[in-house]
Amino acid sequence: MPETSKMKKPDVKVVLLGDMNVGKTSLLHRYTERKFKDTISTVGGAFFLKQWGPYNISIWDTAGREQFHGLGSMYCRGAAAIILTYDVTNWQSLAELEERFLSLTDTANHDCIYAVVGNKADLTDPTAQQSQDTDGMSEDQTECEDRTEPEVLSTSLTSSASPKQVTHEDAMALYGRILRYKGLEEKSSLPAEKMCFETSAKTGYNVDTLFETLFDLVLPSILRKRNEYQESPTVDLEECRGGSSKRARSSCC
Ligand SMILES: Nc1nc2c(ncn2[C@@H]2O[C@H](COP(=O)(O)OP(=O)(O)OP(=O)(O)O)[C@@H](O)[C@H]2O)c(=O)[nH]1
Ligand SMILES: [Mg+2]
Repeated sequence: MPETSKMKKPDVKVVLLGDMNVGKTSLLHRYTERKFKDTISTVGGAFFLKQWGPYNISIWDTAGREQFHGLGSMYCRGAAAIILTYDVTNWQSLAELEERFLSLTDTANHDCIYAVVGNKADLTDPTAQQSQDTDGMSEDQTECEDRTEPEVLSTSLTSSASPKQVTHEDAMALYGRILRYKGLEEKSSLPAEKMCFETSAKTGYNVDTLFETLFDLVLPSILRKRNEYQESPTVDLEECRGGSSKRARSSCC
């Protein structure tokens, strides 16, 4: 598995969007630190840089609170992938994605990839209660492919269960509406089954799958950006200065 990078220039940008309290920061913590930690409501936004193969991917965590709404489209500018996050136990958090957050994605890349993610699945789904990570693992251990056996968290589903207010089908229907909003054809786009996830930042359920599926999908966008950069006209400073050896050579021949 690729290692977390030191600060380098990002090749591509992935953005977490969604209402306050849905678990955006917790998802990022779970993925980057293999932990479920206490969080405080995000102010503005922050990013984490992840090395994925030879590439650097910035993952932006944004604030869901209404007062920071104006910043959302700025964070989405040039994004290659956007994770539209809701809470499976809160219907309104799904509705907000369409009413409040979808328009913020207008500044993203024209070929931006969208994922619709229902977090807190541990509250509704026994499978998602299986711990996928062992909290407090060292950085080296987390990179190890040979993971420890999943353990069932001590809280039983019945004691912590909340009613599931958003089904996977509701999320897939929203994904279809996102494609229509973007003017994209369903048959030539990534399918809803692949782009709608249910996760738990608490147990780690599906969290690696979510991020790593997106990282693989944004690779073509990185390559295209690099090609465009290479093909763009460049100014040869030596030529501009005149009298350079290169210029002299070419005028001789
Ligand atoms: N049971 C459960 N609780 C979660 C999960 N993810 C987050 N939470 C809890 O939900 C609350 C909000 O989590 P945050 O990660 O701060 O939410 P956020 O979306 O970043 O919120 P803002 O920064 O305000 O936009 C915290 O109390 C978390 O502990 C999860 O997967 N399962
Ligand atoms: Mg947050």
